[in-house]
Parts: sequence; C-alpha cells; structure tokens
Amino acid sequence: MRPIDDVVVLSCLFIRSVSSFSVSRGSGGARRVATSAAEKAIQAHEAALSRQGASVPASASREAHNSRQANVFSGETVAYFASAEATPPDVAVKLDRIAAAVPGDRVLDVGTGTGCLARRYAATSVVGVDLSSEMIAAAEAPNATFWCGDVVDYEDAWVESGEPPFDAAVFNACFGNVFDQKDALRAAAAVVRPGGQVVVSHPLGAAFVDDLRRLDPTVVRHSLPTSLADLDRIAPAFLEPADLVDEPDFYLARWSRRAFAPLEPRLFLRGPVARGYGRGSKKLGFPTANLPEDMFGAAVADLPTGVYCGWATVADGASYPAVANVGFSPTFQGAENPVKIVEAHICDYDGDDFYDQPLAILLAAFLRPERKFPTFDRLLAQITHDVQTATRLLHDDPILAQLRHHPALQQLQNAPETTATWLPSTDL
Ligand code: ADP
Ligand code: RBF
Ligand code: MG
Repeated sequence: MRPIDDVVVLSCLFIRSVSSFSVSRGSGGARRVATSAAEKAIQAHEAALSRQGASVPASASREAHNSRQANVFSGETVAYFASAEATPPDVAVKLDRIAAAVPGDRVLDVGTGTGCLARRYAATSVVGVDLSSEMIAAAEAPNATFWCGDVVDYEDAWVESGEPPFDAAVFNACFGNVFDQKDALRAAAAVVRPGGQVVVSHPLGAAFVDDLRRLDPTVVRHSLPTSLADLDRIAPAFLEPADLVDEPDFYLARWSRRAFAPLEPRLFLRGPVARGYGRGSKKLGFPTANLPEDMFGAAVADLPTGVYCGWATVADGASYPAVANVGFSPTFQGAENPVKIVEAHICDYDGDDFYDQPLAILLAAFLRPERKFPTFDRLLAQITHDVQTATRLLHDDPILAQLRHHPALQQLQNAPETTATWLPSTDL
C-alpha cells in the first residue's frame, strides 16, 4: 500500500473511532473534559501517523517496529507531548494518581516520553527509557536520567551501571505499543528487586488504547490486559498479578516481583565432582563443585542459563543449601566454559575437597539469568548476594525448606551412580 492510501484509510478509521469513542464515554460534565483530552490525544496520534505514513507490517521484526515507534514519536509529536495541551488538569490528576501508586525510591519509567510522569514520582532516583531519541532529548525531570532504547535491551545497561535494582518499573501509556508484551514484562521484572512492582498504567483508560489501536494496529499492537487472568497469562514466572483498576478513563495494573521462579518440575542431579576450569573461584570464597559436562550436558541443554538454588548432599551425608550456576561464565570473555555446565556452591560447607566423590543436588528455584558482568568485582558482589538470597529462601520458604528432606537426596551412599531426573513437585 502506498503511503497516501494509508492516510486515506487511517482517516476513515479515525472518524469511526472518534464517534464510537464519544458514545461510549457518555456526556457527563467531568467525562466531557476527559473526552476532550482523549480526543486531542487521538488527533495528535493520527497526525503523527499521517506524517509517518509508511506503516510496518504486523509481522515486522522488533527492530523495524521500534524504528517505526521512534519515527511516530518524533518531530511535532514531541512538541505536543511537551506542551500543556497533552497534560490538561484532569489528566495531570490521573498522572498524580499513577505516580502515587508507585512505591519506592528507584523507579524505571518505561516510555518516558518528555518525562510527564517521571516528574511526578516521589522517588529520589528515576531512569526514563524511550525508543525515541527526540523524546529523550526533550525529556526533563529532576532526579531522572534518561536512556534511549528498548526496555527489552535495558538489562545490560543496568548491569553495566552497577546500580541496585529498581523498586518499580512502570509502563505508562506505552504498553499497547511494545513489540511483545511478555518480553517487555520479563525485561522489566529482571531489573526490579524481589518484593518490588511492575506497573502498567494509562491515564485515559484501556478503551482509549483500543481507539488508538484502531488507527493503526501496527503502531499500537496490543490492548491492555483487562482481567487478573490476563495479567497472569502474559506475566513471566517472576511476576505475580497484584491488582487491577480498569475504570472507563483510568487504568492501572500491578504485578509483584517474586524472589524466585519455582522450577517445575525440579531437576535432580547426582554424579561425581569434576575438575573445573581452574579460574580459582575457591580463592575468592565461592568454590563451585562442577558436575562433569559429558554426563549432564544433555540434561541441562534446554534449561535456561542462570542461577538456581536447592539442596545438596555430599559425601558426609548432610544436606546443605546450594546455589548453582548453569551456563558458560560469560564474564570470563575468552576463557568462558566451552560448553554449558552445572557448578554448585555448597553454602555452609567448609570441609575437605570432594573431587571425584558423589554430589547430589535438587534444583527447585530459578533466581536470575546468567549475566556478563563488566568487572570481576561486580560478579563477586552478585554471587555474594545470590548466596545470601538462596540461603534465606531455602530456610524461610516453607516449600523450599522441606525439600532438604527429599528422599532422592538421602540415597547418596546407596545409589552413587550418575542420574539426571526431572521430579514433579507433586512428588513431595
Ligand atoms: P574447580 O575450578 O576445579 O571447580 P573451584 O575453585 O571451583 O575449583 O573449587 C571447587 C572444589 O572445592 C570442589 O570441587 C570441592 O571439591 C571443593 N569445595 C570445598 N568447599 C566447597 C563448597 N563449599 N562448595 C563447593 N565446592 C567446595
Ligand atoms: N558467571 C558469570 O559469568 N555470570 C554470572 O552471572 C554468574 N553467576 C554465578 C552465580 C553463582 C551463585 C555462582 C556460584 C557462579 C556464577 N558464575 C557466573 C560462575 C563463575 O564465573 C564461576 O563460578 C567462576 O568463574 C569459577 O569457575
Ligand atoms: Mg568450580
């Protein structure tokens, strides 16, 4: 379709959309104000679309989609969002309501635009991310720094920054526009601390997002989730739906960041401890008992790389909290593990070395993905934190705590042969 045809089609859709919009909003006094803010926003969006006539197909790559977003949210659209017109008093009240629902001192503001919500948080430290470099250039908010790019790619920049995780990540007025809602939530959850929140909000409501979507469903690709079941369906295992406010002109959905994602089924591994790559983790305080890759490579081939925790037994027969890294140690660029391995630090064990002796480990929870850290010190700080988290969870979480008595862990002496078995949680 040529761009000019696009404009014609869009204009038709626009007329239909606005009329259905007015009908659905009724004609109460307060409503009329909201409708006018929404109508102005729709007009601004339609104008932006016609300035950027070349649509990308719904099947486009994430890169193509993102570049179209950056184009649409540029030029006069930046000026519109920066103007008082985009945030009339009734919208300002709703932005304040959203900001007030966001907890904590450190907030990641996704789709930050010119910073109209970033300016309203009580947080002392805000990072605003946006796909549009023009929006980022125009963005202003005290206590905020800005980063241009896709939130899906933000995790590396966050690791690089060495900053602590966020108390909350907020997708305001942009969650319909992301390429893939699940990926976006997963990326946001990855930089939020356990107990923190991921928030999706819109000061004009979910129906408004659908109105925009009708204008060009390749720009606004998605509706907002409107039930707790929907929140759960698109959430990664790390997020638990918390609440949903879906009013005619206001939308706010929240998930809580879990401390871990249960590994279901659990993975039970037993085998002789192998020599590692001699990178000297013992000297740094975190020796890792490596399982031989030739015996366990197939078992972990499909397991996401990352840090897991569970219980382990060694030759002394006792069970210990254990935290295992499954992966390649990418921090050691040039000296990474040539293959994916499982290596486990046995917490609270400070006995003799146990090379070649059997190790049994029951992995029950996923803590975080494996990352490439910018320095060795950063890796060490993260491992220290992982070990603390794992020890606390394995003692405090009732389901994880009882696993130390799992019969599989007790058979170390009697059944020393190599095993890799998936155990459904219903087994205990
Ligand atoms: P490698 O590179 O050979 O794996 P590490 O420096 O990782 O060497 O040390 C791992 C070895 O340290 C283990 O194989 C085990 O014999 C011993 N070890 C001693 N204490 C622990 C512990 N708490 N957790 C894991 N391994 C330990
Ligand atoms: N290596 C990495 O490159 N990235 C990681 O995120 C990472 N996380 C780890 C977490 C834990 C709890 C442990 C015990 C190890 C981790 N490692 C990681 C592996 C580490 O690089 C390895 O143990 C040492 O290099 C010794 O081989
Ligand atoms: Mg090791």
